[in-house]
Amino acid sequence: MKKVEAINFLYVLVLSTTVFLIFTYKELTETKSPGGRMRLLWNWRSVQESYHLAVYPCIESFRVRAHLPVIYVVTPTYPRPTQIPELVRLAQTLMTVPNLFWIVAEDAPILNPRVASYLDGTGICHAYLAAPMPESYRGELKTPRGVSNRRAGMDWIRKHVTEGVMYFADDDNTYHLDVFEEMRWTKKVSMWPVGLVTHLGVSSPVVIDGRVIGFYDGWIEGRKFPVDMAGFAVGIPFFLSKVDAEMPYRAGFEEDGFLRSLEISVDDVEPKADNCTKIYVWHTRTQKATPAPKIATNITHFTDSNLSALEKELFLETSESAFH
Ligand SMILES: *[C@@H]1O[C@H](CO)[C@@H](O)[C@H](O)[C@H]1NC(C)=O
Ligand SMILES: *[C@@H]1O[C@H](CO)[C@@H](O)[C@H](O)[C@H]1NC(C)=O
Ligand SMILES: CC(=O)N[C@H]1CO[C@H](CO)[C@@H](O)[C@@H]1O
Repeated sequence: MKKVEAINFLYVLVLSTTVFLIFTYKELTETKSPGGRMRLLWNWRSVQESYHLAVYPCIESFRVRAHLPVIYVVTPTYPRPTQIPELVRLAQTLMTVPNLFWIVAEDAPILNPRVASYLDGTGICHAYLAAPMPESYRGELKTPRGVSNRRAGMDWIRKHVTEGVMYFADDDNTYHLDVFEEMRWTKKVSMWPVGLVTHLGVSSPVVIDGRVIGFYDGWIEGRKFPVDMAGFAVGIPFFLSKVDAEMPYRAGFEEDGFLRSLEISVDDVEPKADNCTKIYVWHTRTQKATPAPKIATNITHFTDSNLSALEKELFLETSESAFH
């Protein structure tokens, strides 16, 4: 090829790549739905795969213990350096809980193949969904994080499930195994204390003679149900009967708005954890970590070393974080 031809060819290549990128980016941003559904071009295959791969053997295993209601754990997550470690920690708790289905919903326009492959490797029955927050909420002072994810999880449950219990489990909390057995038999809405919430160190229903009469929480703010996301579970048949139940995009009022939309009264709440005398879940937080720079491979003894393979394990300043 002559030099001029080569340059022309390069121009065409660069131009078509740019056009392709612009179009796919448009696709990606325009297919975001407020409810956060599995509608994106690129994730379709992975969603289907991670869903089918995991669900088939799982449904069989649920039948073995058919007397135990299945717990559907909805976990909102988002791309960040601590994402995989948090999911590892939570997964290794969930692995030991029988009859559990894990719905992991990612606040990103596309699914992360590393997360997908990690989830497949856990052997936990799961669905992995892309559920980006609508762009209009991103600029807000207090963004309603995790809402599009939980909504996507609820949509999935409405489509695929008729029995069992639903629980919202953030990936950074600490869960005692007993919390799952406490919630398993929830009829409408069950509640229990959550440790490390606000300056009071705990958020809990107030229980007298086995009945919930109010709430102890460091941030009441006019909420009818001042509780933490990790402090309640909902019976799925009951949830399905409330066709309009939804979580609002309102930072700080997600729990209250959702519980109100279930049209329950404080009297309906089933206190668990020995009448709310035990703490089985804590609102722990992981310190923020910064994305890693690329590994400098121009240093002689780095070349052909393990480092290039190791880099694939890192959450880099470039690639993944570009979506956030
Ligand atoms: C909760 O309190 C009620 C009323 O005091 C009592 O009957 C019930 O056994 C208690 N439940 C548990 C699990 O401790
Ligand atoms: C390696 O590359 C980086 C940036 O690309 C540069 O700053 C650094 O000086 C280089 N190191 C060596 C040993 O060449
Ligand atoms: C000692 C060792 O594990 N070396 C490996 C480091 O990673 C490179 C690149 O992936 C491999 O080729 C080496 O075998």
